[in-house]
Amino acid sequence: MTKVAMTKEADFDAVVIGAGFTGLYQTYRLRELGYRVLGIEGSDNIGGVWHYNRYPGCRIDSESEVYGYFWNEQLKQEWNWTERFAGQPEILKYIHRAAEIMDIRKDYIFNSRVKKAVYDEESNLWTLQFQEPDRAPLTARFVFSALGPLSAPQMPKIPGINTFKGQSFHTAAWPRDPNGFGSAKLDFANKRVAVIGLGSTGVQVIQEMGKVAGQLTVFLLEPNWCTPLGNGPMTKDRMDYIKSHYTEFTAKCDSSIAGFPHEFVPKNLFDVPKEERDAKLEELYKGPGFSLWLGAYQDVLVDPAANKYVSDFVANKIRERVKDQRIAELLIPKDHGFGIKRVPLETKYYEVYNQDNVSVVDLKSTPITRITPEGIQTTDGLHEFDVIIYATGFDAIRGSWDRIDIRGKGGVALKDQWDTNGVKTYMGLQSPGFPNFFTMVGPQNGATFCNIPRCSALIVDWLTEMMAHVKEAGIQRIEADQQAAEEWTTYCGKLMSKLLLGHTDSWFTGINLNIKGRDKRDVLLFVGGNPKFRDYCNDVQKHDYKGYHLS
Ligand code: NA7
Repeated sequence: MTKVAMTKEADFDAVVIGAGFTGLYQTYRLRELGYRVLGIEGSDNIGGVWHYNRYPGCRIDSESEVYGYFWNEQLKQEWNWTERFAGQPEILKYIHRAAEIMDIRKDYIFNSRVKKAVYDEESNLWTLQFQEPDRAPLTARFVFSALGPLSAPQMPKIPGINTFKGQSFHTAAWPRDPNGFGSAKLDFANKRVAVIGLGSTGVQVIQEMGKVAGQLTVFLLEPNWCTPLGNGPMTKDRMDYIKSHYTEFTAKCDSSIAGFPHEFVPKNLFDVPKEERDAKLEELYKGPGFSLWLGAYQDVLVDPAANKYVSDFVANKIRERVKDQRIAELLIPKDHGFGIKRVPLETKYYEVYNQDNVSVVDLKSTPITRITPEGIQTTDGLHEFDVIIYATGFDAIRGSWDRIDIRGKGGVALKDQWDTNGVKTYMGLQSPGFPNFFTMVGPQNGATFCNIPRCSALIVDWLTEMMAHVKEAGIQRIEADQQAAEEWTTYCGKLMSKLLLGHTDSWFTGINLNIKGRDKRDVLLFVGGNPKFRDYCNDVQKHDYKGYHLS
């Protein structure tokens, strides 16, 4: 191990960018370790996605009790969830309480959006520049970027989008209640409201808008397979039970693929008699959360025939629930099988289409041509609206990093490197050529295709142990090895290709037709599961951080 000479003192030993679940915890752990750490947040407050996504109906698809900071005993014992699947205001409130317990706000600067991060080889320091002209650049030895894989909102590419005279919102930039945790008070009664986008956000917003909008028009492009959420009030008995069984919940999440309390049935679908398998699918469909997606037979996301069987099962549920069979057929996905894209969870979503105040526009037969001052023009004519809601998702997984000009060794831009050679990382934590710059819950990381607060805590804990070693050994530079990154990326690609989702266009595979150049698939996910990623992390640590050059 050769030591890097320190030629210049840094303003901070470490900076953490982002004040979501991951960033707050990482800042806390580094501070507790004795690092001079600064947290940096672009917004005026903490919470990350839960601070921004305040649209009506926003809630988690994870059971409340498995979504949060498992590491904090005080929080686990004092916090009482009110719903089995908590709504956005309650989760944000939880994060605020966690921040209070960690006393973490004092370590953060707010309203400070990093626009550029430049590495200087000679001093081995990163310089961060900000969008705000009055915020002076600062230097740090280590950068922990906890930017969020679903934090770069993406508007659709439609001409005339800025000409609309009514109100329009992207769901991830929803107006806030200035004095509370939820949305601003907006009145949709007697309003003609349009929703574009049918991912998990679109589904949540549609089922709420159906209740309050004067008229709701859903613009249907490719639908997704949705299953019931199974929400309900959290009773005191249930909460008491949870509090006394957190050890078991933790163990269950830690042993499951995606960090949720669901595990695949260790049998192939067609090995089970038809009656038994149909009964199982019924049970899972009625089960909570991701029961059917992550708790069905082990080959459903792998074998096309097993997948088709489950797809047909869910298609029939849609046909049963939607009265107008023309609309039901429009709501049955034709471009992918069940679970191959992110499965939205719903509460009476399909029944919304039975309401008199709800109509649909089929974008496959009548595409949008432009947005006009009055509304949405399709090939079939103009649809006039007072409100347009864009539930069109994110520049997913890598977008938050692409939106910062990150320059590593030799002035190379991370975005250019990823655009030219495809995304390459080691463990999803670093790209070679970008020493001391950690990407957390980004491309190819074990926490990204996972219950994020649960799985990112593992990353934070692991990196913190690495930083303890760094401190003790006087290490100044950590850099991912090129070969190790090539191998990790190949490994991620192989795991992806085993699953049907690796062979389908979606944000899982890096496709976003609203973004130039994002029409080719890339390896953005580690789908090997939480236990495998944890084992890999432990092994790397045991072998002196193999794959990283420490100096
Ligand atoms: P998603 O899952 O990316 O969904 C976005 C939706 O918007 C999806 O249905 C898209 O259709 C649709 N879309 C995007 N562009 C257009 C245009 N131009 N015209 C019509 N429809 C369009 O984002 P979400 O916010 O729902 O969910 C993302 C994650 O955030 C979610 O998994 C949660 O964990 C939180 P497409 O599929 O491209 O055909």
